[in-house]
Amino acid sequence: MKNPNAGFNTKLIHAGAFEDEFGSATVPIYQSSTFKFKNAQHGADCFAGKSKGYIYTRIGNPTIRALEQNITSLENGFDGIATSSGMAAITSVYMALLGANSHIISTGAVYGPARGVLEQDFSRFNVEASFVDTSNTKNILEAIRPNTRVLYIETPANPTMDITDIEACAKIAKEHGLLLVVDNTFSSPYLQKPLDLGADVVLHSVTKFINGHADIVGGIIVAKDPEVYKKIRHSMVFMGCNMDPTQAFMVLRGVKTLSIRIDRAQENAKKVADFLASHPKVEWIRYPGLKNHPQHELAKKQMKGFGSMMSFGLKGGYEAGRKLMDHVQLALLAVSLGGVETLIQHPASMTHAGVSKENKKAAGITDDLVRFSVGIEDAEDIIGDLRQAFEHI
Ligand code: LCS
Repeated sequence: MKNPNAGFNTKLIHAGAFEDEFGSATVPIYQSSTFKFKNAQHGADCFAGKSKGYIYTRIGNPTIRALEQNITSLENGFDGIATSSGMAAITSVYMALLGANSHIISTGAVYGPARGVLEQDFSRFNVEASFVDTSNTKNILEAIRPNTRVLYIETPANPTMDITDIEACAKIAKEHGLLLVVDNTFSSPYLQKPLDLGADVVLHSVTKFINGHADIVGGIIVAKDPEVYKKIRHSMVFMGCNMDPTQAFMVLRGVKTLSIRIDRAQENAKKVADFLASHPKVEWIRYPGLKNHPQHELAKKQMKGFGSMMSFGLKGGYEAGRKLMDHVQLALLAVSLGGVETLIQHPASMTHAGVSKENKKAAGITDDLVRFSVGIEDAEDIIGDLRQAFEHI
């Protein structure tokens, strides 16, 4: 893209795209595991980093590169690294930025496996992890140890919808020599730009909003600093967490409509949240766009919109929630989120089933919590579906 000052929507469509000899309108799928060198010297120069050229798809590939450059431009970073899944992005970042005997502070309600891999796997290398309610920055300050290296936040958090102040965290990270990593999956760069707010690294499960069509799994990392970028790139390549070219093509197609999908989904979400907030069978609802959300003002400040994710509990607790999930007809009873279709799921027994009962309780993931990802169908149909399901409770 020639204009470096192009707007966000223009970048969605054009950033990272390159011209090929046929004038292809889309970035082609370079479904090749390896790339021919011009001669022996060129091969040696590519490996030595003296010559440009693709070598092997685990290390780099034109289709994947286009996606990395596209998302980097959306996040205003230095460079990006696409990965096979969101978890591959998370583990590549952990591997690159944590060392033996180091310590990480993370959001208590972080996506279950992002916690589990620290507790069950990285702990074997004496990596310590503290999970705290990062929406109160006092908890972060209290958790800092001499060996703390990384402050990792997920905001809004999955599934509690707690919001953490990115700018305040960046200030703490700077003062204490930590790297601030933000999982931006729930917002996407359309609604929130962590690097602009002072974060060092931003990552996504592109499975969700960025791809948006529930047809691939993938991840991406964008770093602000070249040295941090190099470290993470190294970990990704050496652990073999790369994305596949076809996956990258799908994401490049999906991301083009990111802003119009999110505009529509969050317009629907506001209507759904208002419906749930006034429904007599609903005990509580957490949606950043509602004034009763504890960090509504912070959400207004650091996000461009409130998104389309929400959680709620019913008066009859888990049993009532289960009946609701068993009777919806339009919403899919399925994990994942951020797609064009409306999804409903129960984190305590599904996405966060691997988190212990005490840790779930401490993180605010109660048994009655039902998570709702609002899609881009007609709002009246989504609400109508909930209304008929409520009649079974
Ligand atoms: N970060 C967040 C905030 C997530 O919600 C997920 C997946 C991941 C990272 C991991 O990404 P993946 O490897 O799945 O691409 N969250 C899921 C969820 O809430 N339901 O199913 C998956």
